[in-house]
Amino acid sequence: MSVKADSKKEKTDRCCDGPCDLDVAKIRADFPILSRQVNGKRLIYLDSAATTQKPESVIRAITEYYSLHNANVHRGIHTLADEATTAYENTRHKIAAFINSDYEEIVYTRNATEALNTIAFSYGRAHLKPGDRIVITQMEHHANLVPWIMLSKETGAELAYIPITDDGYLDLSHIGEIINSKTKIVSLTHMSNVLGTINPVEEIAELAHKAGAVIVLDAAQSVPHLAVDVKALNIDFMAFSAHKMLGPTGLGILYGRRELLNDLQPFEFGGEMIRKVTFDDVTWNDLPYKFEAGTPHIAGAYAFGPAIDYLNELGMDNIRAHEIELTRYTLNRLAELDFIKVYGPTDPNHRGGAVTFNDVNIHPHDLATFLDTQGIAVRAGHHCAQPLHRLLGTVATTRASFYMYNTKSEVDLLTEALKESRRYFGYV
Ligand code: C6P
Repeated sequence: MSVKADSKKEKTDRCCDGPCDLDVAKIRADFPILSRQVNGKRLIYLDSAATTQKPESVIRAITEYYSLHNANVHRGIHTLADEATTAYENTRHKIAAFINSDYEEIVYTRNATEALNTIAFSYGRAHLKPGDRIVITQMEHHANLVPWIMLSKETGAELAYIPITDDGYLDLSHIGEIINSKTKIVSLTHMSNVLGTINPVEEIAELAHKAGAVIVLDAAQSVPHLAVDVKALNIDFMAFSAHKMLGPTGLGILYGRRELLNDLQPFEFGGEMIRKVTFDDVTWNDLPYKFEAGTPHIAGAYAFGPAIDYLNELGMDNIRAHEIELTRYTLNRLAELDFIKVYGPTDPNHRGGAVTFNDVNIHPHDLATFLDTQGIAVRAGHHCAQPLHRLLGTVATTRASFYMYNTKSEVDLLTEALKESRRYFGYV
């Protein structure tokens, strides 16, 4: 596989005119689903923030695992068990290198949601008391909101919010009062799945640490789209999902600083996470296994390896450059449509490729249904961020979200379809 652009090739082979170094036509050929028809039209997949499509190498790996290596991990003595265990752990090494962490700091979970719940109910439950404070932001996905609401009710710790500005950034004007000496946990999204905003994590991590708090990063939308280095960001915990970065569903990652994970009680109990069990007591296994109770998603980890290889081959900086260019183009095209209101920052350098908008007349569900008839897959609804939508003054929005396989011509088709929807619903 070679998916980087050939520098000698015509620029027209590429999707963007920016500094992007990807051969998008070649990339698209690696994703079988992108050549299928939907409702008689070529599929235009603009829902990668919900889940990304999978390249051939990942799809092949799933079959390969079950055809050749299927066995349980860390339990068997036989060859298949050894092969499955080696592959499962190799992927863990790849994940660790991908985010610049140590191998023991990578815990497999079911998804980002489970990783965030584990942090809340392992770390949070053990460290919070009445009067303490948890700080989150007003732009959180429910996965980084509901666990903290529940934990705050359970422990008596108060929940405080970093507000957002009208243009979709975090409002840091009172941050010194919000992250105060009572604060024990600060948890925020790196990239909003609704506004696209990329938040200033290093700055907030510094404030959190000064206050004596730990910082948790919901990186479900950032790790797939830009280079994330946990040491450079100086964060304590992080959560993300394999399915949003070319990998299979059912596999998530919890990153935690080794000292913190060592200190933590597991959240789930059962096989594999123990060292010794008597009829009366138990001691925990080493990191990271003490957090991995029961048989894990072995096929998922097996196939996540090629997904990471694919991202590394492209280069995260190239992916980011491509998405900045595509987002810039989309914002410009949507700005031509006076019936479309776009939410979130207008500077593509400060946001990711999830572009959320509303038609002033057409309900997002009707709009998404119409777009589907044109073969265009977008998401409509509250995107698991109801409080944020209430702040935006709407119950639902439409969202187009991109990945390395999307092109400007797809954005053009979206723009034309939005115009067509006005005719279809009788507004012109
Ligand atoms: N957002 C979206 O369409 P899971 O479902 O556990 O893999 O990821 C949860 C999650 C956590 N944080 C953020 C910022 C997210 O965007 C998501 C998932 C999808 O926006 C599905 S709701």
